[in-house]
Amino acid sequence: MDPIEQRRLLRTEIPGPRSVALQAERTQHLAAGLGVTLPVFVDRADGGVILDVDGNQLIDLASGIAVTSVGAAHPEVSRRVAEQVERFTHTCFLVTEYDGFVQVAAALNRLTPGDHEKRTALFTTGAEAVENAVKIARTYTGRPAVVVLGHAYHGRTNLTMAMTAKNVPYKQGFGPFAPEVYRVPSPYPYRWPGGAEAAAEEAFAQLAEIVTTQIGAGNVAAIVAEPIQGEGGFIVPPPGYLAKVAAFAREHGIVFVADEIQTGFARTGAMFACEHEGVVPDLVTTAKALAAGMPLSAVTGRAEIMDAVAPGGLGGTYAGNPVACAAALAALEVIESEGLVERARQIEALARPRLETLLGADSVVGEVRGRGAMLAMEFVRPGTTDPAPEVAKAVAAQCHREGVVALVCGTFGNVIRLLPPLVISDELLDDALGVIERAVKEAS
Ligand code: PLZ
Repeated sequence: MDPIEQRRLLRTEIPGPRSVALQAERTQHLAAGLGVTLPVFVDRADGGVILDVDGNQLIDLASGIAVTSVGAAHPEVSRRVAEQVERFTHTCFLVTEYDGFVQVAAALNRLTPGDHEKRTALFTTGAEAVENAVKIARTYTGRPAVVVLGHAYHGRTNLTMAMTAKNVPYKQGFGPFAPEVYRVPSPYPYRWPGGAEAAAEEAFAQLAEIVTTQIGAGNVAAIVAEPIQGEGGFIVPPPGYLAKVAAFAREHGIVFVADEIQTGFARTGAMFACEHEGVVPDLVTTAKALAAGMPLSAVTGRAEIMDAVAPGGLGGTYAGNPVACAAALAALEVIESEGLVERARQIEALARPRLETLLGADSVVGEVRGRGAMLAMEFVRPGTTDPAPEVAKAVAAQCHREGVVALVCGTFGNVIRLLPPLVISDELLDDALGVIERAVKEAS
């Protein structure tokens, strides 16, 4: 197949007539609970472009929510997936083994932070990885409680819903939730009552107090945190916070779990976001960009913790599917050989200054934040920090009409996030940023 030309091209309104027709069919057949950001049906996708069924070429600033970092059809990934599909699609690793699973585990043991002895278990979805990290931490410590942060997102299964902070749409009506999940404040610098400078220390003090006085440190199996909070609003913790939490966990025999499902694999300008602060978690959960779109997730961590669960305690029919493992081995090679960690930093260097020109005392842009190719703008009523979700919605809608796939996030729905494939060209990124700039000015 010819590569898709890497430029934005609008042939019809967005969504076009074919997408509209398919959308009508979708509405007839699909459960209403499945949402959609942009009701456009895709024909092909690669690099920084999504080609829709009406022939429009959209700029991808979503990467399928931080998944297709190497592009949605990287030739090396496609080749290795096709090769694996011809050999076999499935055996169930719990029944008979295959080497791809072992090689992915070895790669994760090598790439994740810290040079201690590690082990990995593969699963299928991000939520499943988080659930298994908790299972492992509970077995290792013999303790029940799990501590999570405000604004956290960890998934949609029963335990991970309990761990996720935001009610609508993730939790409303779905309870009762799993017990023994406790929430401490997120050190959200932009919104910290005592100011950004005080956030690390004060938020940590609150965590320590809640753990020691309300839960009892001896009852806590794990503290689970995203090193940059994703769905919650691309919240970068203030410097020092994660290190303090990791040290506190160590001191109290608590397993510190970094949920790197959204931040992992070069996205933030480091292989893992924990590296920006020199933090070495006990366990790391990964998924998304790991296998370039094939469903694969992992828990990687200290050998003594990972090995606490007896044989048979971990698994799943599809866990570490061989096709997904082949994709992961290719994607990890591409991330390293194409220098995508460095590329994420270049994307930040191109995009951040452009977004920052939109800041100002009477601007709707309250803050520009993030790291690498995980950047966001938080919208507020000018002159205040009151969330302005209607502005984020209007900016996203305008971007969509102009052929740029932009995503909204944040507890208050007032954040526009940029998650381009790391292989996006400078020209495409530049074009997309121009669209965003005009959309923000119009929405102001
Ligand atoms: N942990 C940090 O970002 C998934 C959710 C999309 P799954 N984020 C995208 C949606 O609305 O369902 C995510 C994450 C972090 C865990 C998960 C869960 O990963 O693969 O979606 O289960």
